[in-house]
Amino acid sequence: MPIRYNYVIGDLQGCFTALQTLLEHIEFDEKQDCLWFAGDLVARGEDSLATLRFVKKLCEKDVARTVLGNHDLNLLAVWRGYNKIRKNDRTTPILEAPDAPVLLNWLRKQPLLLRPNADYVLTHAGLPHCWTIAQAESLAFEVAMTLRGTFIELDRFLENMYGNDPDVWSDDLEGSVRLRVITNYLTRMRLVDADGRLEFAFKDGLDAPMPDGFAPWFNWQPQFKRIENVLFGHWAALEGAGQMLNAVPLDGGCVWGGSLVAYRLEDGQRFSTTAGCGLG
Ligand SMILES: [Mn+2]
Repeated sequence: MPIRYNYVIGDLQGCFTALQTLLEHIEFDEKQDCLWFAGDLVARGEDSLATLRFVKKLCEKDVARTVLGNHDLNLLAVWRGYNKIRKNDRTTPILEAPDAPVLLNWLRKQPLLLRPNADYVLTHAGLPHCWTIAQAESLAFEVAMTLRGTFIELDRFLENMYGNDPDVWSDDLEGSVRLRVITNYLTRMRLVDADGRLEFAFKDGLDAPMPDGFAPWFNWQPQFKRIENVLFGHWAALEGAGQMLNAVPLDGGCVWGGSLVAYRLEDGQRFSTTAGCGLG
């Protein structure tokens, strides 16, 4: 049967009930529709374990795909012993589940960038203006190949993943540092400067004062012409809404009491739950 609709869904953060509500609302039919998730499948919501199992099952049926977000990578780091669970994260049930190795080995095989169709690119945080789409695909693939490699490769990556330095892209970067910078752009970025330098502290909305020289990544004119729209989550303060040139925000801040958002690629229609879970 041909595909009816493609829906791109914002950060789940373990909000399992909101996801079920949203899927009912859009009348999701796995025989006809495809789902694309913007990452951060797990963290603070009421049931990260059920969410992860559910998304994995849909992906294995080939009716959904997901990119990785910073919270997903954080969970992998906790699993492998390179971080502690954050105070408000509810991911312990995943780590203690009998199927934990299956779930986490599946999670580490997910990409950091997807192309739902010729007009769209999906990553968790967005794409900096200093990269071409082809370059972003190639760099995202470098990280993904490391994540899905041997445990030695995975552990070396996770051990070096955290940190804000260096804060700007350079083609000369190598090894673990290169992978860290790529990961920071694809999973943590909000503000950058004209050179693409990352700023990590700002998490507010677009009305808030921003540090001098910095602006939201999607406000800078791409250095190489792009025809694609970038679908992204991560930035809850944007509330999964707003008109921006060639960028589509999807994180409605469900876990913070906002809403879970789905964006239909065929006609640009937005759907959302009326109330978030407000657990954050
Ligand atoms: Mn995030």
